[in-house]
Amino acid sequence: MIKMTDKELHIKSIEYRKKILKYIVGAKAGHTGGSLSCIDILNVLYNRVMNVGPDNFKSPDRDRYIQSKGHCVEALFVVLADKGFYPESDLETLCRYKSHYIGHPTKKVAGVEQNTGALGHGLPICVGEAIAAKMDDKKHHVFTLLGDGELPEGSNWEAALTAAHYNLDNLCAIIDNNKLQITGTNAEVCNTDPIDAKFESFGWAVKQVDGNDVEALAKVFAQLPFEKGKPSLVIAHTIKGKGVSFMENNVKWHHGVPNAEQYQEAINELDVELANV
Ligand SMILES: Cc1ncc(C[n+]2csc(CCOP(=O)(O)OP(=O)(O)O)c2C)c(N)n1
Repeated sequence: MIKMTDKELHIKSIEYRKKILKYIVGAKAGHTGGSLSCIDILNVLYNRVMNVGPDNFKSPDRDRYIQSKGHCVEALFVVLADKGFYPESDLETLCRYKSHYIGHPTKKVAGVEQNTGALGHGLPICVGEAIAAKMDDKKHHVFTLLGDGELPEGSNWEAALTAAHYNLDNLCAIIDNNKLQITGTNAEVCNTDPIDAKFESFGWAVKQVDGNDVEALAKVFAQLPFEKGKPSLVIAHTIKGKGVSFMENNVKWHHGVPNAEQYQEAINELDVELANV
């Protein structure tokens, strides 16, 4: 796998943001804010950290990524297209009748490991994947991305307990900690803080990072596993709607679709950022 430099990663994140917006506008639907918040994490995983691509996707030795916050499928789909799993033009069918590119990940799309979207499933599935890897004496890593608003699902805590019990240091969970969910802040809807202390008490090794900083993310992932014999948790502090000023930290953009004027404004902002990399 070719590993991108920090500068290449930075440019890629901005390009991915532009594509996320383009295909959400085309589909007239999508989870805009949460896709923009997590895209740097996917970027670093797929372009720096993980050993997975179209050439080895059938290999049992590939790294696994399961996106538990499946509603932010637009982030995943633009990255998989960029990795060559399918032509990017496929995304012009996003959310259209008979398209496999629907509003949540499905295994009918090349490169998708698991169907997700009903929250609370990614971590339990990854625990199974990580146990299987240990039993087969495999060296690959298993990654899952959760939303912070997903944590109230009880299945996550059964999985967290089990992962520590089986010493799954080949498992890394990342929390996209953008502090918002659909209707408000996590603190208002269902407070899960302090996330670090909760996972540590379950037997995980935890690190915190700026989840919109590709260099910082790459440095954190380079330290995996954080502690031998323990599953690793990355609490990625992110901004919902990151990169588009009027979407940032605004719950309205959880699944808001920009109109033509807003879309152009967003693209202009991202182009300015691109010119300044
Ligand atoms: C089991 C289940 N319950 C409810 C939902 C509806 N739902 C979709 S997104 C969402 C909020 C998730 O918040 P978070 O994980 O923080 O997402 P982000 O802010 O990162 O987009 C909810 C409750 C769902 N998809 N699955």
